[in-house]
Amino acid sequence: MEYPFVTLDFEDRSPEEMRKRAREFHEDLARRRSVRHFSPRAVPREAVIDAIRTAGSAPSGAHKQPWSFVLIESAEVKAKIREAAELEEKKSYEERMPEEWLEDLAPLGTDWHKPYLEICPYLIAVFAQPFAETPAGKRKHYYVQESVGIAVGFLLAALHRAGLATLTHTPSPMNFLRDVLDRPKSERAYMLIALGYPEADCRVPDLKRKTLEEILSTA
Ligand code: IYR
Repeated sequence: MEYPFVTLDFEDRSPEEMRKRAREFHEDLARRRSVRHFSPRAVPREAVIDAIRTAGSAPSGAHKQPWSFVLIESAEVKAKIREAAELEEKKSYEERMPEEWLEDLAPLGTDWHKPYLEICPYLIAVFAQPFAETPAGKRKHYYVQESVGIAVGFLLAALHRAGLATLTHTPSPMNFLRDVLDRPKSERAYMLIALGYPEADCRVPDLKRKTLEEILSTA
């Protein structure tokens, strides 16, 4: 089975326009910050759905699109997720994380309490599909971590561009998400994303990013 080939939809932009667009995109994305204090204020559902469409447009190994997204809006489900996440996080912070890890997190002021999981208007649970269940049996997917990581990058950028604050949350372990959300056994919880408007007086750590010189070399 082959895909039919069609002409590429590509815009040939002038160097000036290209530089302007690249700079504007950088300036916009560079203003994204991880937010841990959300407002319960409602956000337009369609904007979130479009951001998930964007995530679904990511490239993937052999175009297997090895991801699924669960948009969580029910207060009851959010409460269940908060409860299960805090149970794991409490164990992690108090027993599982080595001293060095806790030291590295201390400047960010995180702890096992995750009230935002209930406060924010939406959570998105992202699942990875290491293989497909087909009538003929299991069919392997490729570069699953990379593919889902790219899709999540698209998702965070799309939500930011729409004007929404986000937080990536990876409670560990997070197998409970599959059970709470009734996903098939073949899926693996990859990440939980909290999103919404930040709380009115939301403060974030004054982080410095590595300079271009620190992250870029040429060859
Ligand atoms: N999952 C925990 C711990 C945590 C780990 C890292 I690495 C972070 O950058 C932030 C938090 C939590 O969500 O608190």
